[in-house]
Amino acid sequence: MAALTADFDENGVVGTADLGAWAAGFGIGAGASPGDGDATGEGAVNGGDFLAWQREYGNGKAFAPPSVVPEPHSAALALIAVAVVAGAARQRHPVAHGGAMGDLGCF
Ligand SMILES: [Ca+2]
Repeated sequence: MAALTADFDENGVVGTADLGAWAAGFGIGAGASPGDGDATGEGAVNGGDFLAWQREYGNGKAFAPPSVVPEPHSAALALIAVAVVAGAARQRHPVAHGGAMGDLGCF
């Protein structure tokens, strides 16, 4: 695993505590250390360090994700899409899909 440059508190995980360290150090123009929130190593704490934190957020020993489980958001979005398409198809042909007047066809 690559080194975590945004693990500012050096606990092995990039989390919200590291964002707090970055926020506390934000604006330091020179001489900043990783503990101040300098992920890029140029001595300043700025947006580039925040970007590094965003990229690494959740990485670390406590958050090692399984590699084959689909993302829950993707599965939920797929189910919502199927429900919307099914609802739209039902709206388009209200009579043709059953009911006492099903043999009248679509309007
Ligand atoms: Ca950390």
